[in-house]
Amino acid sequence: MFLLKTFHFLDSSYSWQLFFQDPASPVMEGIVNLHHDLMFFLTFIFFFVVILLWRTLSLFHNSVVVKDTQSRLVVHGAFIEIVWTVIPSLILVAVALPSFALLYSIDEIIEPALTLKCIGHQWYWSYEYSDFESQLGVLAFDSYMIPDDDLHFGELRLLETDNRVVVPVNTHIRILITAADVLHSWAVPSLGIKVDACTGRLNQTSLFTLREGVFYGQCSEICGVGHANMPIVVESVSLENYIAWLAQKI
Ligand SMILES: [Cu+2]
Repeated sequence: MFLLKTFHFLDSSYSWQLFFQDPASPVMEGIVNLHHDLMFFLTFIFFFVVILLWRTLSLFHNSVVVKDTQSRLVVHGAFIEIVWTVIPSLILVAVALPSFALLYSIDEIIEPALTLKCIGHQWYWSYEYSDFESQLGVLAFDSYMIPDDDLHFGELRLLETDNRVVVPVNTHIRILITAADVLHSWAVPSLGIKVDACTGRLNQTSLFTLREGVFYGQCSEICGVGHANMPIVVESVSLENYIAWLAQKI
């Protein structure tokens, strides 16, 4: 709890939250932007289909057809079929291009300055900073949820841990994720990360935090009775504070 007393904005969800948490990494910014782009198309398509459906039902209704001489004759139209095939294909391409660009940029690992290993256990996370070694071995620690009875004022129920993951801000970090027993998933919404932790397999992702802060996440792959009790807390701090934290840990 070394840095807990220093002031940070806490990035966690609030009650009944419907939309995204504030993004804190370029990946999450990309995800939010893509979502907004898709919503633009989605809104137009929704209203277009609803209006078309309403017109079809009203014009071709059983009681109308008898009187309606025009709609009764509409049984086939080559031109309209070409139109309703080509336009949706173009929309799909317009949606797929930015989506693929984002997907591949998420996979990109850009010269990481630091490697963080996250290991899922039933039911806690343990972390290894493989770049740093002390006489006791590699810098590693377990991160357990703080039970309700031990929470201090301002700490978030079911989200706070006894040992936070501390990372330097504006630094490319490689994250390796695995599990020791069953499937888990290391997920932090405001950082745009959700990676499965599988036994016998190392999954890799990258992290670059754009601002200092405390970012909360939870295990996102159902892993047993304690699944709700293994939160993730990532604290992004300035380089000086990060070095001070390291010096204290090693
Ligand atoms: Cu879980």
